[in-house]
Amino acid sequence: MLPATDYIAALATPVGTSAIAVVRASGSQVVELVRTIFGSAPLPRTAQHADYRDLNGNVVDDVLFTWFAAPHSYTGQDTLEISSHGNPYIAQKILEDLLARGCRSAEPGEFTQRAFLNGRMDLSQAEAVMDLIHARSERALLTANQQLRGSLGRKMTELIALLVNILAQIEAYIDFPEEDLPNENKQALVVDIEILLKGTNQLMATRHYGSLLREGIKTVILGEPNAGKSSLLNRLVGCDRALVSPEPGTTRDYLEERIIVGPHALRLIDTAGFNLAPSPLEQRGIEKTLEQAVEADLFLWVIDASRPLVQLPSVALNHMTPANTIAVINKVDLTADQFHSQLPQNFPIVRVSALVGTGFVTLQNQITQLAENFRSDIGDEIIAINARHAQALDLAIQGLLSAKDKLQGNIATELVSSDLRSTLNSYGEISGKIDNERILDQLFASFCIGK
Ligand SMILES: Nc1nc2c(ncn2[C@@H]2O[C@H](COP(=O)(O)OP(=O)(O)OP(=O)(O)O)[C@@H](O)[C@H]2O)c(=O)[nH]1
Ligand SMILES: [Mg+2]
Repeated sequence: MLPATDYIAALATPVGTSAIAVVRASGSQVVELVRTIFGSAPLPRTAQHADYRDLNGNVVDDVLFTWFAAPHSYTGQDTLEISSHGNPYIAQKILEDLLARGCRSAEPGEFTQRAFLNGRMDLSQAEAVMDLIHARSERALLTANQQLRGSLGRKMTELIALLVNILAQIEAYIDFPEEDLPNENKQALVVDIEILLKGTNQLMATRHYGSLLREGIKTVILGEPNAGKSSLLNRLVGCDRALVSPEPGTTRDYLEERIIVGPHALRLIDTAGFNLAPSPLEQRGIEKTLEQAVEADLFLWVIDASRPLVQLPSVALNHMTPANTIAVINKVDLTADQFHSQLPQNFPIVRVSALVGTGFVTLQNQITQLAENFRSDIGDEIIAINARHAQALDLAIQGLLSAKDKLQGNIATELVSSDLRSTLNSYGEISGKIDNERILDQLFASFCIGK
């Protein structure tokens, strides 16, 4: 029997009928498992065709199997992958047999957890695996891929190296209490802390883009009743999703559809029009529109080219800027628009006909352009941090600001060092593998204190 806590097994592909299904097992001596099931073990990383026989000797399926020797596997342990025919019943039989042989059902994420614990990836890379699996657009995929290849980890390594250097200089003086840090050294340290603050704030600024990539860009279509908002949504979605009618006030409740525009995923929301004299039911619809508007990332303000421009309520307009709003002048098949010069701001303008379908390539390009500008660049790589990273970076910033204040206010060096150590801990949480004491020990080992 295998040691129960060590060997895990799970279906690696979704349950359902498919061409193949993959069952995976990981444990310290999977090669023994391979030998007992298949009689012999081929070279690692070599796929082999064989009959899978269960413990009773019955053939379950003919399969292709590969084993990966530690540490050159996803988990860092010996790992076995079995590809069977894609019948969920067969995959289940194989899994049950592995369990009967002493494997335990893997918990969600346990293969990746082992990869992290065995040093195959840092925590930000483990999170990138999830992002990669759930990516719904080209940009989300690209960013997850870069994070998996260590983009965020490398940025953190840079910040940590500088912070450790600062800490080393400060702590050298704690060991020699008779001397205080000379003023010019303090000033130099403040400059270094400011560099750290800048780098950390730059990372923080990618939070918004991160949530846009992970959740989709919340794009609210708004405007006066009958302007063609629902027709616009239908055109963008590519089917008759929303009711369209010549009657103003057709859309009462908002509705949401996911679409891909260029490399981005959008959550497109059609709303009730802003009727200046609404019925009680329309009024409730308008309130819902405003609720959506205050949370929007992007606005498509639909304007009827054949009618005088109607201004939007200030609650919505206050959130709209030329960087997040496109004025979509609709119904240009009826008339040339005469009213865009009365727009309250310098919004980019796109002329379309939702009825005929003209202008939509330009509209999609304009949406892509605004979405691209939501990105805050850090060097060549796209970094888009998640909520957990943001929380850690926020604490790191607080520590840095407090250390800077103390340095400038001539407060005891020990306290400055304590702030910076807590920043180091927060930085460490992002990759999840910083052993601060070890880093500091290493650094001090090479640091000439007596200087
Ligand atoms: N000629 C023309 N008519 C259009 C165009 N777009 C929409 N319409 C018509 O305008 C009317 C209103 O369209 P909807 O898409 O329902 O407008 P809406 O803004 O969603 O209206 P509410 O939900 O009532 O606020 C319908 O009769 C559409 O066929 C267009 O580009 N050209
Ligand atoms: Mg509508």
